[in-house]
Amino acid sequence: MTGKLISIEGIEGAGKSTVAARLTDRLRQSGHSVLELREPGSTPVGETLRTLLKDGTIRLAPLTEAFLFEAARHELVVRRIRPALTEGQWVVVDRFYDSTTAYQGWGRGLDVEMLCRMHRDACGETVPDLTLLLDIDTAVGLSRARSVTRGQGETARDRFEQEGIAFLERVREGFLSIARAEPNRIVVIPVTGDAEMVVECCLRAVEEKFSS
Ligand code: Z5A
Repeated sequence: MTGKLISIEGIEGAGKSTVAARLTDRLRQSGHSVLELREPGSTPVGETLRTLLKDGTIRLAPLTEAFLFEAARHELVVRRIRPALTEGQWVVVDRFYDSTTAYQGWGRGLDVEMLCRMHRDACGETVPDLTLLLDIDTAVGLSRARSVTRGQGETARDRFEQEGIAFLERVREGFLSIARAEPNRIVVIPVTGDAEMVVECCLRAVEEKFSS
C-alpha cells in the first residue's frame, strides 16, 4: 500500500466535515489524488446503515449499534479504502474506528477491549496513518451541531443528539484517552479559532507526519 489514510475524529460539532472537505481540497492542490469519505457511509450498505443508525425513533441495544457501525466500516474498508490506498491515493475519512471506541465504549459503556477486537475484524491491517482529533468544548460542539440540524429543518433529533451533555463529556474524554495511548498516530487539534485556523493546524500536522 502506497497511499495514506487520514481519519478525522471528535465529538459532534467539532468541525470534522468542514475540515475533511478543506483538507481534501488543500491536499489536491498540492498534487495528491485524494478520496474523501465519511463514516458511517460512502458505500450503498454504509449509507443505508447510516440512515438506520441516526434514526432516533428506532431503539438499538448498544452492542447492536456497535455491530452496525463495524459492518458499515468493513464495507468501507473493503470497497473503497483498500482499493484507493493500493492505487496510491490518499484517503481522508470523516470518523473511523476511534468513534466506536469513544461513543459505544466510553459513551455507552461497552467493553473497550472487545471493541478493539471488533475493529481488528472489521479493518484488518487497514489502520489510519494519521488521526486528527478535533477537540472542542462539549457545550460549544453540541450547540454548533444542533444549529446545523435546526438549519436543515429536521424536527426529530437524531439518536446521538438526543443524548445529554454528560454522554458527550464521556465521549470527549474517551477520545482524549485514546490519543494519550497512541501519540504516534493521533494528533490532538484544539478547536479554538475559526475553521481556517483549524485547517492550517491540521495541514501542519499532516506535513510533519509525512514530510520525512
Ligand atoms: N457514531 C458512533 O456512535 N460510532 C461510530 O463508530 C461512528 C459514529 C462512526 C454520525 O453522525 C453519528 O454517529 C455521530 C457519532 C455516531 N453522532 N452524532 N451526532 P454525523 O456524521 O452526522 O455527525 P457528526 O460527525 O457529529 O457531524 P456534525 O454534527 O456535522 O459535526 P462536525 O462534522 O464535526 O461539524 P461540521 O458539520 O463541520 O461543523 C458544524 C458547524 O460548525 C457548521 O455550521 C460549521 O460551519 C461550523 N464550524 C466548523 N468549524 C468551525 C470553527 N472552527 N469555528 C466556528 N464554526 C465552525
